[in-house]
Amino acid sequence: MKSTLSIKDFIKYLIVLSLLVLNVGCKSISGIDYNAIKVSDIQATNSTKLLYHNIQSISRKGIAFGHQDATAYGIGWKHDENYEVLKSDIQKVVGALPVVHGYDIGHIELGRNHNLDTVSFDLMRNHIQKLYDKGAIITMSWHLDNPVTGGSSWDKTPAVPAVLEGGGQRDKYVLWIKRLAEFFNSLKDKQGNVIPIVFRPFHEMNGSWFWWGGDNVSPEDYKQLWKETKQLLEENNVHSLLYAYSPNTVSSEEEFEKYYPGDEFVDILGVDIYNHSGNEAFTKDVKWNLEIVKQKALLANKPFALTETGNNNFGEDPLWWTQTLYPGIKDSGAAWMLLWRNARPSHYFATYPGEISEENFKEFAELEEIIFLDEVKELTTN
Ligand code: BMA
Repeated sequence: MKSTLSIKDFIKYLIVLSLLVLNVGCKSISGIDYNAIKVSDIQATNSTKLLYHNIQSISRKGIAFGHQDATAYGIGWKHDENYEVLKSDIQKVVGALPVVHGYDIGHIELGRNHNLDTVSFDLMRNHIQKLYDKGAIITMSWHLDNPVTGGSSWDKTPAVPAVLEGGGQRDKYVLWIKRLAEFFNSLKDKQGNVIPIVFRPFHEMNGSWFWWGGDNVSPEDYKQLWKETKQLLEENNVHSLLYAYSPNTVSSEEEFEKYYPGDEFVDILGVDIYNHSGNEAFTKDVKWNLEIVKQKALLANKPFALTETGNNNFGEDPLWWTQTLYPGIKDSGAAWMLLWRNARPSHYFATYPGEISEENFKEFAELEEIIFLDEVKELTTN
């Protein structure tokens, strides 16, 4: 038996040694120093911190294109039981998938199999795994029911005090969060690690159309709801979330701040803007709302995004993408824009084959600044 090291063993030894040195320096093989990445959940997983890092990298290079329910359905089609193929209206038009995929988990709290828009949670889980593997960013909103009345998110009966600690519906809310947590923790990548998600709960709180917003809640109760929700999720072992705060179009910095729970409870800043008041006002709003968000994001060293948008005047304006949306987002520094869902011909927000702005969308997609999924792996750390 020889006692000296073979060349092969020596090389192995060198590799192990260099990996150890990298670890001692707290850096991963990819060179990321996870300890230096601070997110609002101090127990956040490394995948979550990597997502945060990648979002920041993307925002330095361009604006990622996002679409709600992109692979679940589109105009004239709905995903069936065969989960294997990823289709999307956007892919049909430009040949590439969006980078950011939005899903709504409304009704997960009720233990249902489908969300409020009939998307099955199994399909969601399956597609999220496939998309994440390709480098996609997953974001989730939550149109949860009114816990007091059992009505929808749009049931304005005040309900926030009832779910806060000590409130009459607290037990129900604790159960709802448990179900939400089970869903988040069931989203696993190929290696079995939990997939990180940008969670955007209680959005558009400055408007009065949801039970958690505007006239239906006090800013103090809203902030408390945010903090207690985050704490309950963490108590349920959810450490895969980046928390995104996104009011609807604001008319001042103060309005943006009004419900803000605090830098230590938020990771990503955002705003939702539609063209309800016409295209000219929209471009202006997008521009200066993103400027407001950017100033706050810069101070807090956080990324920001146009968390919801779309052309609300369905079927009008063939040049909407390059003439209305792009002048608003251009050079903004936003990490992404998320177009709302393509539900039906009278309720869609991105283009689709045969739609009036299809050709213009292709032009928009060609712009250097606009990023699709086939480009994202070059811009991020895997
Ligand atoms: C709204 C509309 C609704 C939908 C909800 C949640 O803005 O699109 O039809 O149920 O979002 O996705």
